[in-house]
Amino acid sequence: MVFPTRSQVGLPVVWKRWIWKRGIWLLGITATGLIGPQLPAAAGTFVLDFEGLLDLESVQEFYNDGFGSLGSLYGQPLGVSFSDNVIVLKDVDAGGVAGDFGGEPSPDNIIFFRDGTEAKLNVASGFKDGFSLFYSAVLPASATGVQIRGAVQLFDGLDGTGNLLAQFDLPSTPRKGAPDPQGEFSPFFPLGTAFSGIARSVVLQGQARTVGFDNLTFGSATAIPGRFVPPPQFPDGSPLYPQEPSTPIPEASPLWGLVGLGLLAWRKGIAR
Ligand SMILES: [Ca+2]
Ligand SMILES: [Ca+2]
Ligand SMILES: [Ca+2]
Repeated sequence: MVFPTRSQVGLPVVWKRWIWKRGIWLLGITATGLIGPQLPAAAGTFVLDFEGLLDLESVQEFYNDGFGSLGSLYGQPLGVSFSDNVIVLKDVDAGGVAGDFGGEPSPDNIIFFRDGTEAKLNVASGFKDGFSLFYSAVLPASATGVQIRGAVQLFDGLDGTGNLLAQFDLPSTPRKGAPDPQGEFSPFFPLGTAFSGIARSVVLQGQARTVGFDNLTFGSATAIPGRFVPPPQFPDGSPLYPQEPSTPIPEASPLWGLVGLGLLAWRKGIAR
């Protein structure tokens, strides 16, 4: 297109020319604002597997573009922050100092809460559809039957405020099951719930040091095992991301079973 000169057409056409040139540019900005990339109100399904944190490290802002208490960095802003009492345990089979568990869905780290009767997770950008996890909650050796050892609650406000969207109990689980060589809290079992609306916090309830958790799964009522590989960019609502296959764990040997029975008498908590 050839624009007429000012001398040819006078001032009004010059203004039309200015509007034509700049108008296209302004229109571009407006269109980008209307149909360009939008931050998702709720992320797609993702899993926190707690690998990459150090033994006994508090998770804190590790999954919120920040650091764990010992300086570990994840580097992906999944937007989940943890109350300070949520601590990582590394399996003693993998060199941990106190991780008395086995059969975790993503070796070798899990979490528990160190003190108090609940732990809180905030997801400021929200998540939807479902929440699930793997857990282990064994009873003291002298106990029989099944008891409720904790609960999981989902709220639409931060820090366990607002409306309760869904909840489920955590029944006690069998102890010392395959496949790890050793571990009182073994194996781990999946539980979860679907819900409507946008959740912004999760409250894990129970007595401190009595329940272990792993593979917290946001966006799905079915917990996903294995290592979570974060997408190159933060999710825009896509339903699921690829999972690495779980590393096979050797079967427990009879010798380790005898050693485990000997330890049974004096182990009382998931962290010795
Ligand atoms: Ca293990
Ligand atoms: Ca173990
Ligand atoms: Ca794990």
